[in-house]
Amino acid sequence: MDLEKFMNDLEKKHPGEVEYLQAVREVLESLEEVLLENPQFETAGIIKRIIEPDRIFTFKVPWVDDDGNVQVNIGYRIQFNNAIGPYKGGLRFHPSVNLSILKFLGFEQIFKNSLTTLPMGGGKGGSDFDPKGKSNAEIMRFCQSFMLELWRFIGSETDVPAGDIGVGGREIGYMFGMYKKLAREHTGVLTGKGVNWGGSLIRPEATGFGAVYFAKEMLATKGETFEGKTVAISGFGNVAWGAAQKVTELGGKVVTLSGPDGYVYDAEGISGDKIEFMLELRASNQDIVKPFSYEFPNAQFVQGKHPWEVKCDVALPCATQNELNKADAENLVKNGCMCVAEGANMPSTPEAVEVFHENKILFGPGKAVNAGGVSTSGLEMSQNSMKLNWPAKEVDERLHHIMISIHEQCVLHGTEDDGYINYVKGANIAGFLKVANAMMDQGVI
Ligand code: NDP
Ligand code: 2IT
Repeated sequence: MDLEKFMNDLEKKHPGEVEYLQAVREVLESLEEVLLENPQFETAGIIKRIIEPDRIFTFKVPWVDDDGNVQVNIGYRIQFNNAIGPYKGGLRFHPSVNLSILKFLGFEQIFKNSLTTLPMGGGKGGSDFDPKGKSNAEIMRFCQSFMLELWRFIGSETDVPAGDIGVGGREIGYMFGMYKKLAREHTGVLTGKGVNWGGSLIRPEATGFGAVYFAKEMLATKGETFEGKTVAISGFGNVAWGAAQKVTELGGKVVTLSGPDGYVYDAEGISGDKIEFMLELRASNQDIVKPFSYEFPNAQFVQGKHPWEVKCDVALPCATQNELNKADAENLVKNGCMCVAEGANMPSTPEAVEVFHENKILFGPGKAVNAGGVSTSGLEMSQNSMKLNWPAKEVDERLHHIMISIHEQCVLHGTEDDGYINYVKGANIAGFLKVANAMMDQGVI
């Protein structure tokens, strides 16, 4: 397959969709050998079929703000691929949301969900709605209006959305309430639900916990552990919060958090009350981390910068896509960072990933590292189907096993001749093979 020609043609079809094209290129680069070894995939048009979503819904979301003004946002749901299970993936509410971003996330989700070992296809959705500064009542009215359209397309055996940036337990609650009213059914149509109404214990912590379980396996390949390690985390949302808890529990010291306004550096370590304070920052809908340094005066706030200039052993980017560039990667390597594990989706630019690979440091891509969130969503679906709730310990153990299994799949498919584990290649190949073989079995549809 001529990758450059393929990408040129794709760009002509989808001009300007930079994030989507970036994600497709990364996967295809990894699949070169697999495609040569498996000519049946070419014959069956697997690549041409897997890179296009099955369907995309876009819809208008009108709502009334607290001042009585009418606001209009755009809503999206992308059903990308359901070869191995119902479409599954989060909803993102952020002003930057557009088709390219949701297509990149939906595409990545296919392979991520395949890696989890659970039967879930890939999907994604969201809106350009900005939760920043909105009241609870406004968020409720927006979520209700969003669901008034979305409910026709989803279902517990069809397409099961969940949270992502800007969508947490509160938003899932408002959307679930509206779905239930419209469909007259109390089913597991969304995950990330409250534990009293069908949610799973550990789902809020799962993405961050899973990321650290995965990074623990990565470190173990070098005979290392989190004990005594200095860890830089970006973001201050759901994923960053869970990761900070688990790093601390495993004996590491988290020294940074970040938001769109800059980052906080706390040499004493961000643990206990400080981690709980992240929940307040998030719930304030203010979009800033600066108040952390008012609450904990020993912490330093650095305006307008990313935390990658800080000396650390492990870096966990947990904010958003393309937040860690080539210069950041060079800084991390120069400062002796041995492991970068992506809690967010595609936070490192392709040039940054190249720097990590050239320097042979441990680098875990989002689709493997942050798969614990959707895995636990899958476990929530299992519990909903059985009408049973597992205790926290059981969910956590299953999550831990899944992360170990994803790591094993990456090692199996990503180990290079010199022993270096290319986790990008490993995750892409392992995730792809399961879906591609399922598509082969099911014919051209
Ligand atoms: P949250 O909304 O809880 O937090 C998102 C964090 O990223 C916030 O700190 C947010 O700040 C920051 N952020 C968002 N957009 C930007 C931007 N353009 N520039 C700088 N900072 C930004 O989301 P999550 O923690 O759930 O998600 C974080 C990442 O993890 C995303 O990449 C998401 O796709 C990924 N992920 C999430 C999973 C989940 O289960 N929640 C599962 C797997 C991956 P602010 O909102 O104030 O801009
Ligand atoms: O990117 C992701 O994997 C998520 N936002 C979680 C998706 C899910 O369905 O739990």
